Amino acid sequence: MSIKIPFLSKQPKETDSLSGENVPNHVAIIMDGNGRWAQKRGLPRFAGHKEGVSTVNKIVKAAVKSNVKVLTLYTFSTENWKRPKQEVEYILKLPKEFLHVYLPSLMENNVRIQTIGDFQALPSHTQEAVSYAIEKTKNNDGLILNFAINYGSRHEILKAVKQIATELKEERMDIDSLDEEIFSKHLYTNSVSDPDLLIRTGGECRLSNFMLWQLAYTEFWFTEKLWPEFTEETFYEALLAYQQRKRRYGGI
Ligand code: 6TC
Repeated sequence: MSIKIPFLSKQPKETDSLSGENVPNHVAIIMDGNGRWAQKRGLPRFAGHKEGVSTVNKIVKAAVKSNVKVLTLYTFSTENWKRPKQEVEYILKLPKEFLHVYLPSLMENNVRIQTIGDFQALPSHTQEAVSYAIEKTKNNDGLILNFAINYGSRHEILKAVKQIATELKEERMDIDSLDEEIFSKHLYTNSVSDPDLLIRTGGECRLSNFMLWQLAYTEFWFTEKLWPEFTEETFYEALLAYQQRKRRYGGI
């Protein structure tokens, strides 16, 4: 099976076609550039976040269509809290609005919502909306839509180390049995496989404390496009780039 992408310039070269095979199982995206997108247009920053949320919906649909199994979405959290109070308050109203508008279509598309990170840090009205969506979609067995909420990778690793140290001290674990697989089970991501493809928008080429353990063998794809400029087409472009790479998982 081969999906033609009509928007790629040099068609119909066979290598410009997205294959139905070798689609990345798990795609993770660092969504960056809402603020700059708004500034460029002389709009207030909140307009960028609003546009960013509508882009999330488009990309979720594209992920469903292309048969991706897990989509993890990340925007760095610590930064958010250093923003003007008004902007933070606006951002924290968006999840509820997003779910109100899009939960019916997420249900129709058999999408299951999950989170990684510490969503207890959110105000209770946001927490409730998130918990409701997780509960409502828990029996869907299509795309897993995994939101990183107040997530930091070093914190996640430290938390795992502390849990393991406690299990050792209480003799619930034997130190010789501790391996990569058991360590992974103590991370937030314990129910999903490691990402196959990481996309970052907005032109920066760094991880910003995202999934340091899980990205060990992941393919990276960076774009200058700001998140609100990221389209279904850009998403397929990244999938195609992934399909043209040869993965070695640390081997030769
Ligand atoms: C793209 C779009 C990038 C706000 C919008 C940034 C809380 C996210 C509960 C989801 C609303 C994505 C992202 C920071 C879909 C998204 C943000 C954050 C932005 C959050 C969620 C939505 C967002 C953010 C943290 C189940 C809907 C604007 C908020 C909190 C996490 C799901 N900026 N923007 N600081 N959030 O990351 O980590 O629940 S809706």
